[in-house]
Amino acid sequence: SSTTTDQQYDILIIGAGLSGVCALHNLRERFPSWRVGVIEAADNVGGTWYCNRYPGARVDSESLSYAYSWDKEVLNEWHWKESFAPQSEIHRYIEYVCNKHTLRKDIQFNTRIKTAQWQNKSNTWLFCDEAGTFYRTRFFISCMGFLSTPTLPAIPDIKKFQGEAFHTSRWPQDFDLRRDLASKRIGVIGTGATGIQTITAVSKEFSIKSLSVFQRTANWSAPLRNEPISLEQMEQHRKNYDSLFQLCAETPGCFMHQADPRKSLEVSEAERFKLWEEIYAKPGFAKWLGTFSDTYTDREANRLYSDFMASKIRARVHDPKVADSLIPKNHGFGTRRVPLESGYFEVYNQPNVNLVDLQKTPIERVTEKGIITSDGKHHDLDVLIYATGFDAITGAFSSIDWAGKDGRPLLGSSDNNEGKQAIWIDHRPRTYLGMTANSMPNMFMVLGPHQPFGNAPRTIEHAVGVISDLLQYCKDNNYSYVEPTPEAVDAWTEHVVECSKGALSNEVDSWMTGVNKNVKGKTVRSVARYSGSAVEYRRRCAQSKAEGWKGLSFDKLPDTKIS
Ligand code: NA7
Repeated sequence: SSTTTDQQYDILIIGAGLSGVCALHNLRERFPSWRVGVIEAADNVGGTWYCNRYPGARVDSESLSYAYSWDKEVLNEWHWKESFAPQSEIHRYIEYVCNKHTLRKDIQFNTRIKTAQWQNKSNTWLFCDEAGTFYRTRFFISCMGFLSTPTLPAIPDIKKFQGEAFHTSRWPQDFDLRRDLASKRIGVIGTGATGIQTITAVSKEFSIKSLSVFQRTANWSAPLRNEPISLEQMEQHRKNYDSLFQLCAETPGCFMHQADPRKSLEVSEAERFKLWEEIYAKPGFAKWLGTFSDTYTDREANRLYSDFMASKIRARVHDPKVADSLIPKNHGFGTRRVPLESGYFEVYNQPNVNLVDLQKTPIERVTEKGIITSDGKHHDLDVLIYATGFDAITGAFSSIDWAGKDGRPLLGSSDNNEGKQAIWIDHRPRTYLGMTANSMPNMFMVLGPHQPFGNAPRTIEHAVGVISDLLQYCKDNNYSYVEPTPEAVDAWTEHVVECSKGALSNEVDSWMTGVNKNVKGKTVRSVARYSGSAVEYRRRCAQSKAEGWKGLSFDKLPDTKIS
């Protein structure tokens, strides 16, 4: 139970990454008489862009599009130095915004929430952190991130390793890359977006002795084409921010790239190659999102484009056997999130780099001094880097013990919890508009399940705007209780599933389809994100609002005024 010393809030935000910072700024401005606060587990702002300090960490969306559009002053002052900013630059940007608006004073750092209980009588949430401090709030907003809970590989004996070992998103603070990687034998497990950036940077920027890459699934990847941005160029770019954000608002994933409306087989082979070569030469996600419109729904179209991409890999890797290992066999180009690279494939031409194809020789176990693969080979290592990804989307929720309405847990299987059925059974989220869930009154999610992820700041700003409007509605009507109706949750969840049909990405295991074999119970694919377009998503949110927040039910307490 709570004590009289509970910290009291009207709105409590959990997480101070791009989402939490955006939410704090918006809600503090809009509801000046409300107590708005943020709880953050780390010791600084930035979330993903603070935690992921591994070498080579960099954004794959254009830096110019990766900022808050509401902060005109900062847009005017900020100079993006590279077209695809490194982690340090994005983190500096977030700090700059926080300092400018004195946001830090409302953020409590080094605090990890462990439990959350819905309090029926008072229509409030009661949170408790690891240290036992309670926080009571009327509304709360999850800004916990969808790729914030790292997972280590489920391989035997990983604790035995005696050298330095860490996950890319838990890079040690005191690790000096030049000093601590010099002359070392490095191992990297994982070849997702993170692995590809880490591997490239480690092998090219530091004087390591050797690098062994442990690849379970080959990943498609294509050139990022990062460029410096000069002062003069930045001045030009500043004049175009409005049209740039407008362009992002019109594309399915809020990126700056739009598919070619033609179908792959509608055009001649020569025309096909012409477009493919053009987009391959362009920066950013152009080669993922700017291709023919049927590439990710039509098997043959996808095969042709994948063949084109495979030829690019072959041309860059000297050893044909290594090239073959690097070309994905079981999923087509773009059916997983495409990592962008800066010289990744050439890494394997270096004499000190060794690709260990785990399809041929799986890892048997970790030893004190390295890794043994099934062919009996011992790979000697001094440093072992886990680029093994995250318990995505639901992971941040799993690390809190929830008691929603009637004490129902948020996550779990259907048959435990003292007869109380979990709200999201078997890691399968059920939401309304990806922002609310039934039996979780007064909870709102930014970048939650069933939202279109895409270009994060763009999606975040929209979600925060919707939640802010909804809170305004509660305030204006003195509602202290809001929950989606079961019908609305059913219909939305069904719509999300419906939208995903026909997408080839749905037939592939990835964090986007809710699969992570390192997490118990995450072995079956689910639809965890909204794959209808962001445009359609925004339309549906606006429609709910226009119809008096259709899909949500509201209530008030007899004696409480919430404004
Ligand atoms: P990802 O994309 O989930 O990649 C994780 C990688 O780690 C992937 O190559 C996995 O292989 C590999 N992995 C995971 N577990 C193991 C084990 N047990 N053995 C060997 N290899 C393993 O995570 P990232 O951090 O790279 O990127 C996440 C997102 O962050 C990215 O999409 C961007 O949006 C930013 P698998 O493919 O599962 O066989």
